[in-house]
Amino acid sequence: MTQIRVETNILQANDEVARQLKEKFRAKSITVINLISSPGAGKTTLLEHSIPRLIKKYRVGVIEGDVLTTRDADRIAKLNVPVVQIETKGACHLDANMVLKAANQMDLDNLDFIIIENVGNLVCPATFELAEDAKVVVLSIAEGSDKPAKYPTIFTRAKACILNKMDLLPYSNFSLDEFYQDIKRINPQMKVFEVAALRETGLDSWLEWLEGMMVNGGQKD
Ligand SMILES: Nc1nc2c(ncn2[C@@H]2O[C@H](COP(=O)(O)OP(=O)(O)OP(=O)(O)O)[C@@H](O)[C@H]2O)c(=O)[nH]1
Ligand SMILES: [Mg+2]
Repeated sequence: MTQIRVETNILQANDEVARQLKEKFRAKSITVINLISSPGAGKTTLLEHSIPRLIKKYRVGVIEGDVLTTRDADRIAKLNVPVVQIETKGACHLDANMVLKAANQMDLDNLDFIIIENVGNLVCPATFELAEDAKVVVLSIAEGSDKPAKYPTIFTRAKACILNKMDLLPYSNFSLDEFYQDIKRINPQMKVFEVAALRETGLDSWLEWLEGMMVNGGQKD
């Protein structure tokens, strides 16, 4: 009982920081995306192949969450976009305070998008608001088509799902039928983009959707 109350208080405190941070992002007309997946589904690879296209039109910054190492931030820095690394030192998700600290290190007057790569985990990040405009869940073919049914919270809360590593479909027993039936039941409004990030297939529709998500139609005040 006590444990449940503590958890609720933590989430409420987090939501309040997230609410204030969202006001700050809104005032700067910055669209914020929270990218969530289990380890290795392809979040960083998706960013490596999406950002070079996105920065032809927009200014993009990245916040990289990892338990340890700056490896993902190093990969993103090669794209010549501003990137701030958060090492959670063991925590299995980012929280709004961590994002606030990271945002304070960024030039918010010169950004249209902030994309947050959350810590690789399909459970904990789902319940922590990070002042994002959309959670995007990445599921890879190798993980299996039963994941939306087994981990429904993130699939309920996400506005879009990247179904990644579509190139592996012929070599797996992933059932697109099962996947789409479960999504229809769990979150029929969620957009699904079938992608192979490494081969850059399926990226156009995903990037169009991202543009459509822009706050203030992408116009800076
Ligand atoms: N076959 C195939 N492999 C991919 C694809 N996208 C990513 N990978 C590979 O999947 C592995 C993990 O990719 P990452 O982008 O590092 O995954 P991640 O979700 O960022 O991982 P964490 O940050 O550790 O949670 C790498 O070896 C990628 O090359 C894809 O579309 N097809
Ligand atoms: Mg990564």
